[in-house]
Amino acid sequence: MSKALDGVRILDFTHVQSGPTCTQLLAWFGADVIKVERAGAGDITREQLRDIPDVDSLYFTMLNHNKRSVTIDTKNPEGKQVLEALIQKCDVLVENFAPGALDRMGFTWERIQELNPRMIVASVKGFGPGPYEDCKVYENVAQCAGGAASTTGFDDGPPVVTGAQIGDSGTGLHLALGIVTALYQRTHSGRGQRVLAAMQDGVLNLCRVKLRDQQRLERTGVMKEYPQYPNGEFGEAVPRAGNASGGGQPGWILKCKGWETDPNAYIYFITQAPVWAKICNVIGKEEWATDADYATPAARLPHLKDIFAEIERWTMTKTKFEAMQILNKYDIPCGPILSMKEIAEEPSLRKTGTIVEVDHPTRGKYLTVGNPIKLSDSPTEVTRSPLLGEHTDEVMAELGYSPEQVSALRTAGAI
Ligand code: CAO
Repeated sequence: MSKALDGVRILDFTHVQSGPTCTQLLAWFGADVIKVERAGAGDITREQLRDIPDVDSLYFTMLNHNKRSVTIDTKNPEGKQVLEALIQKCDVLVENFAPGALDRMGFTWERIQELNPRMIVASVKGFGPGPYEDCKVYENVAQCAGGAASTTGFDDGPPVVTGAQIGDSGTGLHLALGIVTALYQRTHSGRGQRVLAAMQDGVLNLCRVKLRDQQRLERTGVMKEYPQYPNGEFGEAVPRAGNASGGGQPGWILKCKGWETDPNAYIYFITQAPVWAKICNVIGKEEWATDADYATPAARLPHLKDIFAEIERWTMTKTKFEAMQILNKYDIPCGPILSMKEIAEEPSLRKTGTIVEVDHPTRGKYLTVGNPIKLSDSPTEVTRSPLLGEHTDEVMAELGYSPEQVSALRTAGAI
């Protein structure tokens, strides 16, 4: 079966996490992704957080599936010529270097356009234009500058970063959407364009509801679904909301049977309004279904802490999976707190290709997260990440270089 992005060639000049997640997605959708790395070193993640000596780390392998790897020293004049040939052959150049690095290499937007006016140049940067535009940025910096950290955690504690890599992988997703949109526009404009996804912007986009809450707070001085209500204080800025789900359907994380020894024996419980009567029945508080202090969502808001304490008395008598089973029978929205171990072992995720086992020539078998976006006409087959420079000869031949030229370039340190 053909793939959605068959025929699209990506010059993948990305490294670390944000850029590679973007190009990995494009590869999963069928694009030919040619990753350019420095000979001898490669993407720095190849050697970071290694669990097996001298073997590409899981950090690298899990972000670079389905790609080809070529080594080019793009600061060497002959290496530059090879990169130019690639720019002429590819549709999209994706990069996430520190600000200005591509220009310093000699590949300004103007130069790239001269070489290939149809080229789309897609970049991840930490910040968009403004006071921080020249800054280098990693995941947690973006989480802090994008509003996630100030709104995550508990009111009586410091700001907290989240395990979800919303700054890196989140921005990679944003960039991928920008790229396919630019490719679509090119079908009628005939021209390439620049695509920028700033990590601060990507995180803020994912924190949209918190900017909503900032404005609600400024207007009304209170947010009744937050745990600070009714007894705590609200300041000038959106506070950390603990595990509150916000919206019209308050939720919280509750202990389940075994919580004393299992750090993940918890369930997320949502007191969804349409099933309130069922919740009351399940936990044995039938009278709350008709009691004026509890019967409506608005009446419940000042009592949320007591309500969740009562529900927790019930969840603590069940394992998280038993509670799930019972609550789902009544359509009560809830979710078990799953550990990474439980997720890795979950058969249904293996079945859908969301968790995939991949074989690697030097590492052996390992697990990875497959493509979370499923296209019915463009199924994803996850193949292993390339070894450093594994495809240099192949790609050089496609660019028209003879084996003798390739070997001369290698001797000169250009590839
Ligand atoms: N041949 C020759 N030189 C190469 C090369 C190649 N194939 N590939 C990269 N280089 C050079 C670059 O040109 C750059 O050189 P100069 O500094 O002389 O211009 C140099 O390698 C280092 O690039 P860098 O500054 O991007 O790398 P860094 O490790 O110092 O910084 C990072 C890493 C991530 C902080 C920075 O790239 C960045 O801010 N990127 C944008 C934001 C981003 O994506 N962050 C997420 C990273 S994932 O957590």
